[in-house]
Amino acid sequence: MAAATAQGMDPAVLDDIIRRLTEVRSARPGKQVQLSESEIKQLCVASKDIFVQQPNLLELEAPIKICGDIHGQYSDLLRLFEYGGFPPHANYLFLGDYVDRGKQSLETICLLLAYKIKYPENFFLLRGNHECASINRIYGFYDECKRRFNVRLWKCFTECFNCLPVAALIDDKILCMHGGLSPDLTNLDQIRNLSRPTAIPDTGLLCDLLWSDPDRDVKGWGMNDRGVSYTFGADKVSEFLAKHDLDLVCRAHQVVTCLHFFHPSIECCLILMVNWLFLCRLWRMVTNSLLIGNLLQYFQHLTIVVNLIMLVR
Ligand SMILES: [Mn+2]
Repeated sequence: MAAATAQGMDPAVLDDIIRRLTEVRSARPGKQVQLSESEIKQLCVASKDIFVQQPNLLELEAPIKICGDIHGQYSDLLRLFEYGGFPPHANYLFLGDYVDRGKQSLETICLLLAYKIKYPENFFLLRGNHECASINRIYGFYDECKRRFNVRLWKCFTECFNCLPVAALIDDKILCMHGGLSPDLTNLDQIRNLSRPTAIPDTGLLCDLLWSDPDRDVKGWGMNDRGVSYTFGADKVSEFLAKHDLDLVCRAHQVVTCLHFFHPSIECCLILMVNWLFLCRLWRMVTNSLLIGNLLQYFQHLTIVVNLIMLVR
C-alpha cells in the first residue's frame, strides 16, 4: 500500500478520484461517476481532519472566486470550473448547500471534498443549512446515498459535514457565510469559538449564520417565512459592517435572479442572472458597471459566481 499523505489519503487514489470525476466534463450532462464506497469514506475522513484543523472562521485572501449553492447540479459545477479555472488555477470559496434537490449530490460533494484534500490552502468549503442530517435526510441526499450505496455512507457524510467551517473573512473586509447575520453575533470571536463537530441547532448563532435571510422591507429583525431563524434589514447590515469595520457581507442560500450584496450605501441587486450561459456577458457587465462604485476594487480580485444554480434548465 502506498504511503498516506499528511492528510491521511493516498495521493494516487486522490488523483485518480479527481481524474474520474472530471473526465465526464465532455460527456452528456447527468452521466454518473460511481466511486467505490471505500474511496468516498476516505474523502469524508481526510477532509474532516482538514476542516477541524482549520478555523471555523476562515481568514482568506483575494484573489478568490466565491460560489453559491450547487445543490447536486454536478454538470453546473463542472461548467463553473471550466469558466473559473479548475483548481489549482484559481482559488475558491464555496458558500455551502452542495447536496439535496439536484440529481448528483454524490459527484458534487465528492469532487469538492477531493479538491479540499488536494489543495487545502487554496480551496475552501463553508457549511450550508443542507449540510446537516436533519435536512438532507429529507431533501434528497439521503435517498441518493441509499439508492447508490447505503445508509452507512450517508452517516459518514454527516460526520464530515458536522465539522465544516461556517464563515470566512476575506482580506479582513468581506464576511461570507451561507445564510446571514444573527442577533446573537456581537463579536467575530463567537464564530471562531463555535465547537465542532456539531449538528445545526434550531436556534442561536450557528443556526442564524446558516439560515437567516436579508429582507429589504424589514427594519431590524423580522420573522422568517422558513419557520427558522430571522430576517434582517439593511439597517442591521450597516450597523454590523460599521461596528466590525467590514465592507461587505456576501451570502448565498436563496434562489434569486440576481446577486445580493449588502453595503451601507449600495444595497443593490447588481445584475439579473437568467442562465449560466450568460455568465461571460454578465462578467463584462459587472466589470463595466460604474454603479458598483467603490465595490469595483473588489471585483478586480474577486469573481462572484453566486446562485446561478437552480435557474439552469
Ligand atoms: Mn440554503
